[in-house]
Amino acid sequence: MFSRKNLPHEPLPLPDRFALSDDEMRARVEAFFEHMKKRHSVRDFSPRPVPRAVIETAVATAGRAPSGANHQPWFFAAISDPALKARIRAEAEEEEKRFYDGAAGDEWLKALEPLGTDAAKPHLEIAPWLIVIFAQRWGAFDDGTRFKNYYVPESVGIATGFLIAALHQAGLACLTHTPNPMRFLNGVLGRPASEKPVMILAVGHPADHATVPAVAKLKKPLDEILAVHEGAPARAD
Ligand code: IYR
Repeated sequence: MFSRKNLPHEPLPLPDRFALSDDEMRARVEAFFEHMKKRHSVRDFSPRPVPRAVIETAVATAGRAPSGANHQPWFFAAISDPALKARIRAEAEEEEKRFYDGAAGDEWLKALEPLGTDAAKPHLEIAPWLIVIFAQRWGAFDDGTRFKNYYVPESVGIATGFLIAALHQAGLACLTHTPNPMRFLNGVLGRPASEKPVMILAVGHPADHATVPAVAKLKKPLDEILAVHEGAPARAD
């Protein structure tokens, strides 16, 4: 998509502008907060299929995230093929066994105890979709030469947030999964070595028997995550 020829800076009038009254702003941000409060990471999925178009639009939403120099240093592999999901589960469980058998270290394993996670990852096969998120350290011009990407972890993190919010908007649940190391995903999915697998998102409808760990309901109150340094409001005129 990118070509080596210089792109001049060309300011366009802001498209898609919409201005809300203060009351409308408050109502909409509160409604969005109420909606996002209903998002929970889920470990038990229903095998109910999810249409490919839903996944495609959610990934297109992720692709609208801001990124360093607008290089969009991400790639998503969406997998519903049962054979591929089984391979990913088998390889991920191998890594997880090492992790839970001690590679993680005592402190990390203690921190995970309240979540009730272990090395068994059946959801990697049961969830109808896995989305593997890759971070691209370099991009390529259309002539094949490489360019450096900037703020890659930040950009990919923001895009992943958009993706999770879009899936939640569609009524779907997901679980972030990060087997360590994850290099096997490049081989399984045929991605180049310049791409670093960042996480696997298992996506689907929650199973009827799905639970969340009680500790996941503990969210820091606003006064622990926000400091406001308020000044006199600027005059509009
Ligand atoms: N990757 C492991 C361990 C794990 C790590 C963290 I940090 C979590 O919040 C949850 C799990 C796993 O997926 O089980």
